[in-house]
Amino acid sequence: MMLQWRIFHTLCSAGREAPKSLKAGLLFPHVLSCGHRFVWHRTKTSLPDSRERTLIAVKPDGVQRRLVGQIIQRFEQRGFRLVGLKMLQASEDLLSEHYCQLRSKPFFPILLQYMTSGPVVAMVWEGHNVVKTSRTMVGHTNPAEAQAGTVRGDFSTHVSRNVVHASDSVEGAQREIHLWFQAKDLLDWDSWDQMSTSDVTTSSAS
Ligand code: IDP
Ligand code: MG
Repeated sequence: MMLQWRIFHTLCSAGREAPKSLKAGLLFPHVLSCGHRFVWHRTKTSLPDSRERTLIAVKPDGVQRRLVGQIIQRFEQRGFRLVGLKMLQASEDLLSEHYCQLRSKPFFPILLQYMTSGPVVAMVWEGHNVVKTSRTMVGHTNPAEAQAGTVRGDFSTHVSRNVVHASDSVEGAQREIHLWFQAKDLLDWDSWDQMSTSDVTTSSAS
């Protein structure tokens, strides 16, 4: 590791651009190939639910009010990974399935009307405890009861226009993700800040 650092330092002080692989290896030692003489051993234990996923959807009022960017920013900033995203005009059939537990509610027809009134931005977010944490971030169903600082608490006033959807359980999230996305449209990827946000990592050099 010391040798890599010296080479990097020498190249930089000579005004030369260090090879990308060396830079990457210094910043992210685990990316160095195993054939390299200096291998950074990393024992990583991801928290069991660090791959938990949830469905978040910006509802038609959120899209119309151009809140998509701010909502995405909150989830990125919190440390979650975006693994799927699409904008669509949701059909009544999809929404009827999505909200199947609410079919008997008196507000069901106006809910369908609201949710089909314009495009929706559907997203899948991943990370440690994402289902529970995102429900907290989104806030109470009724914006009048939602805490300031939550999406609904900051951007809405009435239950019939509450800007965003978030799955309410891990099982519910799996069902909803399957409804809104095909498996091929979801990406498995590792974010570079993962070890600072959700992985339990111990490292040693040899
Ligand atoms: P949630 O979105 O917080 O999970 P749910 O009870 O699952 O809340 O209700 C789904 C959606 O149905 C709410 O987000 C809201 O848009 C709508 N909704 C719930 N209750 C009412 C109501 O009393 N009047 C009109 N719409 C409602
Ligand atoms: Mg719900």
